[in-house]
Amino acid sequence: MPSNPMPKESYTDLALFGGKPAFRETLHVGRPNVGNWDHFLRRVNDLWERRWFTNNGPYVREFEQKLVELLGVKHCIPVCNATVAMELTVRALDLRGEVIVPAFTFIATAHALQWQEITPVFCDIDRATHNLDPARVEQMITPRTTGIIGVHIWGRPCDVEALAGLARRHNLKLLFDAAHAFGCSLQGRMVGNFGEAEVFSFHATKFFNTFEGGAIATNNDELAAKIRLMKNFGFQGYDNVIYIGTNGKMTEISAAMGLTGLESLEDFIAVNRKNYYAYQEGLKGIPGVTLTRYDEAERCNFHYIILEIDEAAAGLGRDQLIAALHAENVLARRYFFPGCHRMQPYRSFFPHAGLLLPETERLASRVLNLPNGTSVGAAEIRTICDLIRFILGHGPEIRRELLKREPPKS
Ligand code: T4K
Repeated sequence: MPSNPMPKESYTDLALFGGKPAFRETLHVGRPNVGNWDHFLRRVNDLWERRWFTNNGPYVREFEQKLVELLGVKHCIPVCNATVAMELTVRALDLRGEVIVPAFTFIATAHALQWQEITPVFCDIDRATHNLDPARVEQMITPRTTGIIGVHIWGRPCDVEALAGLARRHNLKLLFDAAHAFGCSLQGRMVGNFGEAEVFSFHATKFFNTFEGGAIATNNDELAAKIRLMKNFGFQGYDNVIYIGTNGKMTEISAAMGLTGLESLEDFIAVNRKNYYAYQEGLKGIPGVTLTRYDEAERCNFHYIILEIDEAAAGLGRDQLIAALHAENVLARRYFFPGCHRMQPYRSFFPHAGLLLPETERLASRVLNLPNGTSVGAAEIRTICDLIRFILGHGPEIRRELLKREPPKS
């Protein structure tokens, strides 16, 4: 990705103030990681010849088998996306009433519940892990609670043990949104093996993708059988529908993409890991900037490059930094701003939910994601880090200029 030379000399050289952007093309959070093109084309050719495009075809079955082996789990059912996967799992587990979820997640986690008229009860997170805080979960349990959905944010597993203990004591179903955590482990056990079930996303922007796609991993045979029926309209055999269902099937071309991606999984991890440490090196010592850490003792996909910006120490707020980076064509993102509780319909349902979510609110105002994946390399990362250092190094001037642009308060 060609870039213009750094460093800029004066803050007025920043693109925000009319200077030349550091990058000629935009850098993204979520450019797809792709495997070998020839291998993918060979598979596309095969499925074209076979004229078998969907409905549990040979590539989907092969993909499923490979997922099961990789995760060491009994079942890993490929589906069309993680949102439908979550809806299916919630339904198959017969959840109702209220289900406890973090608000610091992608909106799909909450929508999968509300879509089925189950109330997502937003629970606060732990400041250090960004995941559900089990102590707070316990406080949110009511007689209407039927389940807990933990989200392994950034691929860092939740406190599974504590959540499982809570679920057991209160007779609740525990499942995990593992959209970010494909290829990650907890105490040496692959994510996919925890709770009643875990749901992966294979969306284009994820560490590993099938264009769109997802999978439901479980060690529960009965649950797996039910989900298999439900993802295919409830069909058992040609003409026999025995259960309410939907269309959650993965297509053959998605499975072909998945099989091709699996061949390169270790390469994706190696690049992500190298990039993560390049960011760590480049950002070292910048006041007010903290890079979220990963546990090297576990398997980890290193997909997300997450910064927390402490405005008081950094000299600029997260949003001002993002504005400056966007102008330089670095499309940093605010996942997960502003938190599900501040989006509709939840904002109207629970206008004061934020009062119970201080850590969520704090984090949602501080976090930003930097360009990641195999489409960025050492040179881009160095420039991005230099830019961040430069921008924050000129915090007072930039802040002053930005304030001048704000419309006068009436
Ligand atoms: N749970 C969690 C915790 C999740 O994060 C997600 C999904 C889900 C559940 C639901 O999973 P799925 O049902 O989607 O399988 C994206 C994704 O659409 C979404 O899958 C993902 N989380 C979420 C975190 O991010 P946006 O709105 O940020 O996508 P978009 O279109 O702005 O794309 C992001 C960047 O990626 C763009 O700057 C360009 C780049 N991009 C994107 C696509 C689609 C590409 O370069 N190529 C592409 O094909 O939501």
